[in-house]
Amino acid sequence: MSSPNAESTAFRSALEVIRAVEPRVADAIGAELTDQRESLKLIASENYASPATLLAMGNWFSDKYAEGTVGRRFYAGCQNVDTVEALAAEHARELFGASHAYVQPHSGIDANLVAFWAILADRVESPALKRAQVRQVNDLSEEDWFALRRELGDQRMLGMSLDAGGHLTHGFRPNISGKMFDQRSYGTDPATGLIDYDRVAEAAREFRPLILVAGYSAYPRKVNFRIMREIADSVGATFMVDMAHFAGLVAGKVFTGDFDPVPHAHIVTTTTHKSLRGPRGGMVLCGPELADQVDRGCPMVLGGPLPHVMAAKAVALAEARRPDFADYAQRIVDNAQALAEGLLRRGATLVTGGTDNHLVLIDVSGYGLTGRQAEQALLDSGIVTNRNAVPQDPNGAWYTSGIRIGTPALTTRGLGTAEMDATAELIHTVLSQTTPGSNADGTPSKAKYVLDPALADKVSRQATDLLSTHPLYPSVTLA
Ligand code: DSN
Repeated sequence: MSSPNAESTAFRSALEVIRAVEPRVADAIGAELTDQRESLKLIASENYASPATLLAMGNWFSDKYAEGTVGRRFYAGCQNVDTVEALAAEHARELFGASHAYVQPHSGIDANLVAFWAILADRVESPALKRAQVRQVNDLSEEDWFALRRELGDQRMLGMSLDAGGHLTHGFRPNISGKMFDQRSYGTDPATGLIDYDRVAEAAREFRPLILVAGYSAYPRKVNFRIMREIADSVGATFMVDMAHFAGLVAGKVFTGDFDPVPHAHIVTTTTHKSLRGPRGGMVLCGPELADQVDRGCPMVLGGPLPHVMAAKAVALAEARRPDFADYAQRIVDNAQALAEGLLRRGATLVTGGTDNHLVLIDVSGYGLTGRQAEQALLDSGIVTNRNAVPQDPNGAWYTSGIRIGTPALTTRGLGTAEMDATAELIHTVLSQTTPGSNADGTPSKAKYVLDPALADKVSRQATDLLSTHPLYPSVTLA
């Protein structure tokens, strides 16, 4: 462990150097720390990376191009990049028990694109695609490009529907995956809110997808990956899991056996900054059959790798291999369950009635609100969440009927189950005291709301008090 003094000195010095060039950037960085310190951050996909992880990103690696892979680069002078990329991949393999790890993706979307192209290249007999493997896509002749699109155009993907908690990158239209694949989705049982594996199997039998995708960004339960793999095998599909949200729970061995995707999936993608608590970025894990195609991610679908971020991934993955990370991962789930119980006790409606991961999905129609109204009212009260669709949401993806909350960030700060109950009280107070507003012409609005500003201020102060006993980055003082 470095000394708290060293961490403070490092960040202070960095800001001093930045301030000498553009003081407004230094001020904004300092203000961001203040805002993060003062808000009750319940965004399920956010966290607080360690000082070591943050500092690993601000250095000379940022200046280096390194297209290609370890030991096989399109640029000279990549020996130090090789060192950090190999270290990050080794930590990832050891942490997750995977035979291959590719740590270059810049985000979860990028990781999924790498996986999709690897599967297509492995599974689809496409002369044009084979040619694309050995050249830059930009170099494809127009004829090859049209051939490629024809040959790939009718490939099928089966993933979880958006309103059941699936992700845009699993074949939905606003993302390129929805244009690359003919997509169908599986939902959840309307009575329980849970995945009905028999229905997934039925959909797979009817649709015969090339890829079966599991993984979610707003499903508050475990997924049985052994059963999903059996379904994929029964129709000859490649089984892909996007574990972006729950990678920290896999790393911390909270999700094991049937609930650990790595032994069951052909290919696993993730982000590194959510429950895994690393830098912003993505990663792909796979077996030897797909490793070669995955390693072609850059330049096939990725821009040049970010060596400074790979260095930070290596640091964060090393942290996740320490025994205390397992304790952290278990506390994330304990806290989410305490939050869910606190909300249920106060009368909230939760999708699936609770949680067994890091997130809780409140159906705020029980409070007579849309997700948009609830999100803003909570924000006015110092509580940062995000609105999210619930299954069969009558308000669609923009206004929604849900609020998604997650515990990875507050757990990093050290808040425990008692504070989660206090947090449930604050959320319930705001939501039960907020009423829907009207448009200028008197019609009901899905965005406007009425909340007494005095109550919002009071809750905001209570949220600050709750956080004051668990300071964020206590070792870092900037003044
Ligand atoms: N934006 C991430 C989330 O909030 O879940 C996923 O893309």
